[in-house]
Amino acid sequence: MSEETLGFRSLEMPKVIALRLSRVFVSLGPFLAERFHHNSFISSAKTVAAVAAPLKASRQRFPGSPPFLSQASRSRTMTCMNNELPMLDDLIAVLDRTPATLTALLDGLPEIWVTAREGDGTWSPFDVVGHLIHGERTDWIPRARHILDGDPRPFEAFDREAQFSESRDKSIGELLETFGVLRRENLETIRGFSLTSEDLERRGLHPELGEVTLGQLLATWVVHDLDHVGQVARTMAKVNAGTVGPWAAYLSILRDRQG
Ligand code: NI
Repeated sequence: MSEETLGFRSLEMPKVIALRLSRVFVSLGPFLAERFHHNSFISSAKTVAAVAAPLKASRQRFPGSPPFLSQASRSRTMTCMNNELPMLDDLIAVLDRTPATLTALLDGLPEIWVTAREGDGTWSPFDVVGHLIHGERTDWIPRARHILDGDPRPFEAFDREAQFSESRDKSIGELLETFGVLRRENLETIRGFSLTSEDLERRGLHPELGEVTLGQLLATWVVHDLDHVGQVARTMAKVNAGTVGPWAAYLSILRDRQG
């Protein structure tokens, strides 16, 4: 990955912060529409694009920096913490521990927690782990390869309900183990790509969202993990929604994302 990436260091702080924020939103913009699939909520990709457009314009005023920096580049930014950019190693650090996080949270728990749902049409923690497994098999790495191959065709559509058949007759322990194995293999694959900053700017065609970059795909992989970890915690919290009495007023997790 190129180290000739730190031209933004000379910018004064407010611009750097604005640039950093704009990158985060631009990176995530095309995928924000997709996040709502967890709750059977159909969002408008157009709305997301409208929000992202001015941010993208702001980014274009400061060209020259890729969305990710190498470890070596990062060490040169440490004197000014606020202008650090997300980098591949940072993303992998989160992706690497998601299986262990979910295993610690779910493995061996009584059924009531594992099969709980927030409401009709929402997913239990068991469903979520099955969905993450399907993503490891059919989404992140196949789409990364698709982009790196320069394939102009749209990505194959992601099946958002595959887990309902694929997880049938399996235990949560089996699913967590499978997720851990697949994630480890996929991170080895990503490391094996030896991605450059130019690679991260390469584009593919999402079947619903249109043009996206490899960097956006990888950033989305991380946010998608965290989104579902949050969903699992929220769903478990709601098992006790009716039993906390007046403390419900202090527990915002019980009001978030009604199912
Ligand atoms: Ni999802």
